[in-house]
Amino acid sequence: MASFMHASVSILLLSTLTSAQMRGDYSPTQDICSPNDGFGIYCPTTCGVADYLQRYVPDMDRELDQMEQDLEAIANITRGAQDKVVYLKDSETQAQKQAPDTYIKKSTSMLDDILRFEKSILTQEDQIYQLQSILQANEKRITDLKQMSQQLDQMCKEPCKDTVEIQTVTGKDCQDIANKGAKVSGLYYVKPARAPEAFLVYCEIDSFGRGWTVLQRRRDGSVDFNKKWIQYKEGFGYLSPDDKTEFWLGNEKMHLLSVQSSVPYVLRIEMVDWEGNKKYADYATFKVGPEVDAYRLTYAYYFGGDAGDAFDGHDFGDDPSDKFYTSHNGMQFSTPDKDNDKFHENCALQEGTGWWMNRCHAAHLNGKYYQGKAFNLYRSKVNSIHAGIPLLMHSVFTGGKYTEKDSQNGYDNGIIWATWQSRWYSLKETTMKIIPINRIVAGGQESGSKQFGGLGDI
Ligand SMILES: [Ca+2]
Repeated sequence: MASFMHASVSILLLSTLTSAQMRGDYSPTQDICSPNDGFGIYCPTTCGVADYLQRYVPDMDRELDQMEQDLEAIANITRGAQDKVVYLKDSETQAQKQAPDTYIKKSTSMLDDILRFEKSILTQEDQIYQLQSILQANEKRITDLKQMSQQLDQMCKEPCKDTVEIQTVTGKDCQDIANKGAKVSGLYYVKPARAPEAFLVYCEIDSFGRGWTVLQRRRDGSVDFNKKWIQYKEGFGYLSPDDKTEFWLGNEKMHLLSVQSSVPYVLRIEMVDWEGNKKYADYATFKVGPEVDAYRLTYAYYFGGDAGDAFDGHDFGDDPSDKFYTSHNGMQFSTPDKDNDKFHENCALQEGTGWWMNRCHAAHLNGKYYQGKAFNLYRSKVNSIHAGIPLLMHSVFTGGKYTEKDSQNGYDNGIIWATWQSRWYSLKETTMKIIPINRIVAGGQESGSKQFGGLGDI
C-alpha cells in the first residue's frame, strides 16, 4: 500500500511540475493537482486519476478490513457449530450407553439438531465462499488500478515532448523567426530585446513569409478570462502547436515585444461572428507600456480593416460623450483587483475581465464567452382539427446574442467590437497578433482584403 501511495503522490508531483513548466500562468496557491492544468489536450494529465485513486484507496481499505472481520466472525461461528456437532455426537453415544430406555426419544431429537446444524454449516460455507469471491474481485480491482497508475506514471515521465512540438528556430519575434527561414506556424521561443529570458509564443507564419506573433486567442470559450492582475500580467490559457486553444499571452510579454524595436508594430485584430463572417482591424505603432504605467495601450492610428475602428470608441446613442468614454487609446490596463479605468466604479470588476478599460469600452476582446442559445419556434394551428396543437416552425440559434439578464450584473460584458456588431452580441472567435509595420506596407497596403493572412503584399 505504501508503494502505491508513493506512486499516486509522484503522479501528482509530476503533473504539477509539468503544468508549471509549460505555462506562464501564475498560480500562488497551486500546490494541488488540478485536472484542467497542464498543456490542454496535449499533455496527458493524470491528476484526475490520481485524485480518484487517492479517494478510492481509503474506502477500499476500510471495506477490506470490514470483510476480514466478517470472515473472522463467520469462521468463529462455524467453529462453534462444528464443536456443537461433535458434542452432540458424543452425547448421542453417551445416551446410548447410559439410558437405553430414553435412547430412542433422545437420539431422534439429537439427530434433528445435527441435521439443523449441518444445514447451518452449509449455509455459512456458502456465505464464506461468496465473501471470498468479493474479496478476490476487489483485490483484482486494486491490482488493475495499481497497474494503471504505473502506466500513467510512465507516460508523465516525459511530459508533452511526444505530442507538443516546439520549433528550434528562435528570434526576437515571429517575424524574426520567419526571416530566419521558419515556414510553419507553431510554437517558438522568442526573446525580445529586453526580456530577461525567452518565452514561448504561437507564431502564425503565412505563405508570404510573414511571421505574426499572436497575443490573444478566443475560439471556443474553453478558458475563463475572469482573471486577476497577476494572471493578466504573466499570461494564462494554453498555447498549442496547431492553434486550437485559447490564451492571453500576458501583459509583460506584450510590453517586451511591442517596445523592443525601432520598427513599430501593427496590431491586427481578427474576428469571426457566429455566422462565420470574418473582419479585421489594424492599428499602427501598437505598444503596451511597462507595468509601472499599468500596461497602458497606445497606438498611432487606425491602420485599416473592415471591422471599423472600435478602439476609437463608439456612439451608442445613449449620450454624446459615449464615444469619448468608450475609446481605448491611452488607457491603462484594469483587472477585477486593479482599477485603472476612468469610471467611478471598476469596469473590470463589474464585467469580470481584464482590459484597457475606459468608462468602459467599445471594444472588449477579453469579455465573457457567450455560446448563444438554441430553441424551437412553435405556432398553434388555427381552424383545423389540430387546433391548439403546437407545430414546430423552425429551430433558432441565437448565435452570440445575449441580454442584460444573461450577463451577471446586467452589463454588456461579452466579446465586443461595437463598430461591427452590437454590444449585446458576443463574437465567436478573436485573434490579436502583431507584425513589424514594414511587413504590411511593403508592396502596398492590403486594401479591401478580407482574407486573413492577407493578399497583395510581399
Ligand atoms: Ca474606476
